[in-house]
Amino acid sequence: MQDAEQLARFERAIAAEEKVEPRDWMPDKYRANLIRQISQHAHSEVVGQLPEGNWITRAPSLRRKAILLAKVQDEAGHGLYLYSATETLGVTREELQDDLLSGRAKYASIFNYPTLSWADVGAIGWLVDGAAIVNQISLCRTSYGPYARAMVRICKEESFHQRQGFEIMQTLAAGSPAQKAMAQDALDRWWWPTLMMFGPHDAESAHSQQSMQWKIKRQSNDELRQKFVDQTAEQAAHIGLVVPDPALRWNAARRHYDFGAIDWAEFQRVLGGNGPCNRARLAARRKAHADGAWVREAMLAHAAKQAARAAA
Ligand code: BYC
Repeated sequence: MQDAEQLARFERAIAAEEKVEPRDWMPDKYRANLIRQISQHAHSEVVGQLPEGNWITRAPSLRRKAILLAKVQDEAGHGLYLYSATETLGVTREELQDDLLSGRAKYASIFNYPTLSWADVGAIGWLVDGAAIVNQISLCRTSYGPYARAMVRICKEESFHQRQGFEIMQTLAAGSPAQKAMAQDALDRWWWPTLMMFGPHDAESAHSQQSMQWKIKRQSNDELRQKFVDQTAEQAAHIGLVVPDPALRWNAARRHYDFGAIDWAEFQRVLGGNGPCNRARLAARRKAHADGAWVREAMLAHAAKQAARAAA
């Protein structure tokens, strides 16, 4: 009975666009769904440092290296805000780390693809961060307060990331024939995996209906994917690159771009752990965690000493 009243109050608050805060009553399923989505998002930010981090030592100029370093550090920061937001829901950082390192947790499929050339750093900023912004602008209005607030700051930083990637692509596309070919090759390889970032079609999306009802998600996977295609198709044309999709064309009746079919078998393969870099990504995270053990031990020892001193 009390639960029914609490649920009714919760649903009224959601309908009134009030934010849910950590100490508020919430349905168990709301809490579990948020822990799932926010922790996957946090893991994505952390694993997402790896493909670009691969190019820090080989950035073509000091300016490009400084920008890339700052960007990769931003991704680490996003991971930290998002782990903190997840912890407000009653899980510990250790549990979350464990889920990632054991391979139980998902993270964005896109980060299981390799970065083969410098243009891939441009393509990630332009396409992957571009897709992330489209999704995350919408999440700034998510119903859970700590997640919504983290998104506001993250979106500001993602906007800088998207612009730096676009500027790299624009420069390469206007460069020598070899540079333009490198930019086109990067677009060819990153385009379709980027479209998969938005998740399965709405009809196949397991969590969408409940997440939309509780305003965890504000726009559907397909709506956001369409928005991304509409803006990016025009950007590609502007810098003289060709989107690798013969079906891409403006549909005046729909006032949107039509685009071709996504290879969902490839998406499932990558989610199942068999993408080009899944094993390397997890191995890198496990090594980083093991290499950092002494830092965690030193911090715990320091905290224990301080607590003992304060108690004395
Ligand atoms: N990759 O019911 P659905 C970044 C899973 S990082 C892997 O539609 P939902 C950046 C999904 O989790 C940006 N898995 O799920 C960092 C679910 O599996 P489970 C990352 C995916 O949650 C560094 C199942 O498929 N952004 O920007 O309603 C450098 C069914 O899907 C994917 C976020 O995480 C995928 N692409 O909708 C540069 C945004 N898609 O849990 C850039 C926050 C789906 O049932 N997340 N799955 O085992 C979201 O907005 C939503 O979780 C999604 C999926 C739209 C991704």
